Amino acid sequence: MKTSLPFEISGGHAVSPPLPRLSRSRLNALPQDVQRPSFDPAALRTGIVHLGCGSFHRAHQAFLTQQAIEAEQGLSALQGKSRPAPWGIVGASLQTPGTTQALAAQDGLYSVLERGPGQTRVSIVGTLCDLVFAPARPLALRRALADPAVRIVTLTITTAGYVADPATGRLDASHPAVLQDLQLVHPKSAIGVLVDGLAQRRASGVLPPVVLCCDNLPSNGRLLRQLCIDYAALHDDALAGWIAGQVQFPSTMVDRIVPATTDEDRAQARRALGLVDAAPVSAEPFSQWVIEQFDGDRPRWDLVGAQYVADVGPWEASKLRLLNGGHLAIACLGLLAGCETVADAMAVPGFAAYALRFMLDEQKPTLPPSDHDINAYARQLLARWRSRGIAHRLERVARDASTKLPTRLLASLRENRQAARPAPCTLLAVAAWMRCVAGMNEAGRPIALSDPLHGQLQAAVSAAAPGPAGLVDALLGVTDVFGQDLAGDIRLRLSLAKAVGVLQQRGARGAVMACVAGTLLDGDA
Ligand code: CS2
Repeated sequence: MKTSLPFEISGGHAVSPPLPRLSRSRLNALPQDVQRPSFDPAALRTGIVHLGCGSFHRAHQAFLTQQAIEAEQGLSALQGKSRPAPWGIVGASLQTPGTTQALAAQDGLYSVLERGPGQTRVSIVGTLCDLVFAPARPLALRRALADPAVRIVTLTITTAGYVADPATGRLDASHPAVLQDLQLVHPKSAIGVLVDGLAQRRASGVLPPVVLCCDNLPSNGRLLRQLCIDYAALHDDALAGWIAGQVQFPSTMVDRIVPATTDEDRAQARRALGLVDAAPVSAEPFSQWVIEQFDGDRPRWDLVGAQYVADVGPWEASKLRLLNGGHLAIACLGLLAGCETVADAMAVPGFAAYALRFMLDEQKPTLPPSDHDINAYARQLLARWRSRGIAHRLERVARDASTKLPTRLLASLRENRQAARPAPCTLLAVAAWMRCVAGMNEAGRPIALSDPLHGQLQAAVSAAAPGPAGLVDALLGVTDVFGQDLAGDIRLRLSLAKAVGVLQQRGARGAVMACVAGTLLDGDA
């Protein structure tokens, strides 16, 4: 029989035995500088269901919920009570099993690596009290949504998860995900799952949960409400009426830059914890959550920075148009220039000046009136984008770009065109997206962006006539992205063809410089 040695010798090197996995039983043995929940995660009762348990949720709502529970517990302790507030989260994934499986194998625990200038704060989050991969355990998710203890449902399902017609904001009833759901006992789409959960509440006479949309979409609560009503109306008008009358869908603005987890994140978590964490997340230190006022119980998010406001509109608009719009513009231009991350792109000469012009000259004039200091916000964004602490990959920002373009770039482009305000930076960003869809960066390396419209976009590119005008004609004709109005705008077509031409001749760096110098389109944009 082989005797096990503490270290095995392999190829002349000592190989450490595998480290144990992060788990509840090992929480107390973590190094002192690792923050851990001040409550016992095993004692947490469920109060929230989250749909879309990706890295953003884990670094934002789940983390803030932990801080809110701790803050509330601190207050309760002063009053002689000590049970943690009942805000454990059932985290559900609807499409891929990897994250929920990895988290389930470590009792739902994971680390958040907050990478500030020069130092990283490592915190273990313990608010995920159950993990469900919905296609494998549809009944577990149904039960959780039916549970009267669940008073809040949050969602981060990405823009592509909202099966909305971009022109109307109504449910796209011909969307394959909707058509498929209608054939199934247990719906698979997020809207289907949510409406099914609400139907159970109605049937059992239990108060519905408050539904908080946490995706980057304009009026996200109102949009989600409409989609749920439309979906319910496909088979049950009374349910649709009940949702309209009884369920609150506050809009929210969520903000924190959270890149996809990398091997380096896993290695850093391993070094910090002395344990294996297969599902850490890294994030910038900045975090913001603005929530429309609503009635009902919720964690004390207000004690840890969340703001409740009567109208999220101005917050949402500046975030979507400056941060997300700026991100998308930088991502498309940076990908063409061969950059990997947002910070890499921001280091290219001209890109920061371009981003500032894009935000202040072209996006700011389209924002609703508010007392927000947009100039300060734009400068703060430049600093956040420049941060080398996090590796925010451009490919990730430009993923699903066809679903992001309408709200982040085209809405303001329309408004600027109507107001006869030139928008060369926005035009250049759209042109850069077109060049990315054509599939090659300036060094001749492929750019492969995943996108729900991939097939349609590639068919358009293949059928395009040669040259910039051909590419523009082909892609502008994708009305799911551009609508009939922009698709038929001849002047826009000419300006975009010029911008694509400049990108081809001078590269993204040269085009950005020309844009900043005001010579990109010879003043006719
Ligand atoms: C980014 C966002 O990938 C993207 O589309 O623009 O994920 C962005 O990082 C977050 O909205 C920041 O809050």
